[in-house]
Amino acid sequence: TKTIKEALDEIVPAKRAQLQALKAEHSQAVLGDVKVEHLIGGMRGLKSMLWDASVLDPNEGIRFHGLSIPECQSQLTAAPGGKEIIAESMLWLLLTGKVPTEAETRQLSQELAERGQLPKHVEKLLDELPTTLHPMTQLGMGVAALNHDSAFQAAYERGIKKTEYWTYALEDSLDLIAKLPAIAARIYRNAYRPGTPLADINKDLDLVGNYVNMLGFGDNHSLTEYLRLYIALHGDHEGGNASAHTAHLIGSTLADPFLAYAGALYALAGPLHGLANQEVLRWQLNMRKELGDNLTHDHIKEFLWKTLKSGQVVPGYGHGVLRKSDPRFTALLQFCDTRPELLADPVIQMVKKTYEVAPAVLKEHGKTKNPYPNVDAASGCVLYHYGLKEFKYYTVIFGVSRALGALTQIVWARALGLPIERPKSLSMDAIEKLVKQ
Ligand code: AMX
Repeated sequence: TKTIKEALDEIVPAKRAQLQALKAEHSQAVLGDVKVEHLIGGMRGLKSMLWDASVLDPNEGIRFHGLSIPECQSQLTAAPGGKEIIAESMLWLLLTGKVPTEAETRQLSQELAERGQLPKHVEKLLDELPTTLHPMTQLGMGVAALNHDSAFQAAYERGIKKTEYWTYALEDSLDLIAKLPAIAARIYRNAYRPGTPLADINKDLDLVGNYVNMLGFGDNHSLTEYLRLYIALHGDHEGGNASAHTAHLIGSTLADPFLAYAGALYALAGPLHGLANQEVLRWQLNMRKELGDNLTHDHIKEFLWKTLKSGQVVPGYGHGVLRKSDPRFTALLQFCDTRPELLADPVIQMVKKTYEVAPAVLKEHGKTKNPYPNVDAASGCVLYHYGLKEFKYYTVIFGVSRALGALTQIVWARALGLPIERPKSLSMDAIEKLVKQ
């Protein structure tokens, strides 16, 4: 069975050749116009990044190397005794563009488990942070501190050839993905279950299986399966989203993958991005507190209008690119639909009822370009059902996941020799001058 490194060794030359051909034959081809609205509108829709692992279609949602979510669900390996996609099979797909065999997936699981132990200095750092510090702040600090042992940084200092960068970026990326569960679980235990021992990494378990064990929920098979699906689905969402883009930008300076991903995590920590799942739950629980469990559609409508009229966004709805319901949201709801205990949960019922009402209200409100739910409209509420009730922690789980895609990009950006990112900015005076010409 091939290791992930051996699989990539075979693919890198072909991808390099593809890029060379693109450069040689089509460098001057036009992909679109740059308008003033792009400069002042957060570059929405501007085609300006190379990102191979996934592509987001506004109507259809995400595809990972061409595979839709249902296709991934039927083709990617599950854990022994499970049904849901595991992080390792998604990571293999993202990195190589190929669906791994079961043996390849298991081997990657083992490799990650072997790399999973934290260095003592990172454990000590995390243990000394105030437990009141936001879990995302802690996660970024733990990840940044791993760069103490960066293979990429050490190799760069030694002076390696540019063509070899990617192998060290891969080494660091696998280390980081492997160690994220231990960092994330340690943060959880320190803050919410102080004084209780953390489970050891089990070399026969997948990444998320180990993560759930360390969190202290290892006996909950249903939650483990949910988190496997959640973490696989949040792995990548093409390149322009704030966290992925941040990792790519920092990585383009040849800062090591640990630093690049630490930066990405702080982008993820914003309420318009990864923090939205925590916000959704807060919002849904407020709705429940105000209106009780026997909600009608009219009650929810009223609550939606109250939110909108107070100038707030409806969390979990809208998207920078998507223009239909997020297929990740649909996949999570389908997960609930097959489990009666989830369907009976009043908060999950509220999520489903809100979905029946919110798009029409948002359309009538008339501001958002996308009145449909994104993945965050459901994700945190399911965690709440399972007893993972500390919603400040939810974005950390997203952070464990997003590493799959962001680090895949860093490996490939180094393999393809992509340059430092440096878009051109313009002042308002300069724009005026240009448009008046
Ligand atoms: N509720 C109310 N108003 C909304 C809205 C929502 N859910 N979504 C967008 N709008 C408003 C915007 O605030 C903007 O108002 P403005 O003109 O006064 O500034 C207007 O509609 C146009 O925005 P847009 O072009 O449709 O969206 P965008 O690309 O600028 O922003 C997003 C996208 C996700 C930040 C936005 O839809 C939003 O704030 N949603 C709620 C937060 C959320 O769920 N975030 C999670 C996104 C997924 C993720 O990253 N995890």
